[in-house]
Amino acid sequence: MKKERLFDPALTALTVIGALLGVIAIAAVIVRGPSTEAAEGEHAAPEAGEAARAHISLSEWAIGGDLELKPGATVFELHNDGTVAHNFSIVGVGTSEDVNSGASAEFDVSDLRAGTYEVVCAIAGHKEAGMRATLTVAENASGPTGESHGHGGEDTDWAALDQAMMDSILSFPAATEGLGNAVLEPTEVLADGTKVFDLTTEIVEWEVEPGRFVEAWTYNGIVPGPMLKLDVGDTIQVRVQNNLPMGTDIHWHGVDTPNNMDGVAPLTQPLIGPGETFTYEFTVDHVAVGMYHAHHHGQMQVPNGLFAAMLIGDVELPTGRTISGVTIPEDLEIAHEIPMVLNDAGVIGFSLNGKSFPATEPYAMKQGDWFLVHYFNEGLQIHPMHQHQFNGLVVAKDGIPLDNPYWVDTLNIAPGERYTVLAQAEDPGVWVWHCHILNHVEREEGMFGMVTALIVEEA
Ligand SMILES: [Cu+2]
Repeated sequence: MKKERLFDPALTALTVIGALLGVIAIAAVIVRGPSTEAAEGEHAAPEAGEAARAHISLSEWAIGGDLELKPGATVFELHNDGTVAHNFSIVGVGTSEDVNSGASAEFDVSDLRAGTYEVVCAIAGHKEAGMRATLTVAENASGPTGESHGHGGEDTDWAALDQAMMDSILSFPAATEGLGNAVLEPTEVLADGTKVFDLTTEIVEWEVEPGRFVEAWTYNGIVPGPMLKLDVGDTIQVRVQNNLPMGTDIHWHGVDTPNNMDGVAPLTQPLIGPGETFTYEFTVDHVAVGMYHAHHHGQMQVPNGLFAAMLIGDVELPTGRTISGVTIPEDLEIAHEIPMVLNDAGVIGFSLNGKSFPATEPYAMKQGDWFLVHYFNEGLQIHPMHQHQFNGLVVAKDGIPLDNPYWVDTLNIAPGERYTVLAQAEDPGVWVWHCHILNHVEREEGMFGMVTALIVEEA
């Protein structure tokens, strides 16, 4: 079996892609019809004794809407624009019922007093993921804006929504500073062959999408962190310098290690405090499609950027086999090996390899190229990843080769899971590739988040 696995620097040839995009019209690939949601009621200033009505939008992971209100009786009209249940809690005042995805609910506060309140989603982990905001209640506040959520009202500017979507799609691919997944080279190789790697944890400015910089928590300043590519049998030392404002540790997810290298402070090691160092050392004795990430306060540190891919050896591919009528060539050559790390929370938010569309990396290929994708879900939610046109053969789950590989066009990937998928770019064109939870890829301002494209050049 002849296999060549390369991370192709040509993938970043943005000029070529830009030229291609100029001649290939991109269809508006995901078209949402008008919402069936009814128009909301009127929002005239409340009469004396009548409760004010404020609109609040809940989603992953944000609380938006009317957050500057006047004191007095207030009915919060909650709408869940997200994909999982959320609630609305005014700290020190009360918490609404849980609101399911797509549903609405009312939360009545009979006496909202002047002051500044923290508002959060009280479902475990959701506040830490970003669902926190400030509610200001003051006599001179603007009060409810009267803007309801959802579309269908008389005032909806449909043409503007059309234009926003067209503009956002045509701005792909957009250049941003910083690129994750760079292969980490050993700092030194010891006399006994041990490969020594250095990782520094630090908070850096990271451009998630054009012009939007966030305070990312990183390994060596990039998101995802540098990729560890190892051979089976390698002994490694990873020296960690912690420059974060809090403690951390590293768990080697999907990789066998001695217990004291598992990275779970304080059970298997001391917490690596700010300014401190810790050295991990172990031998990798099996093929793995793994990832490394913080374990300590993982709900915050991981979505904020402390995650990276880790590939050990090569997953066995079903060359020469016929699966559902399709034969995989004996002499299969992998032209592109693509790590795709999914995230949906923290400061990074909905992203592929630390970037949100249109800053996601396009994949330039020649018609007929085979490509191998490793999906890694480092987020807090599931993501059904859908590749237009080209079916993919799922060849490994969590790095374990499947006895019975299977073809898919959509593959659901849960937090912590890794899937390895083999596919062939059989047809020329621009073929989008995205999460199929539609609000992970589109918003009123247009396309964003977990979308990229294959750009296949005619052979
Ligand atoms: Cu998704």
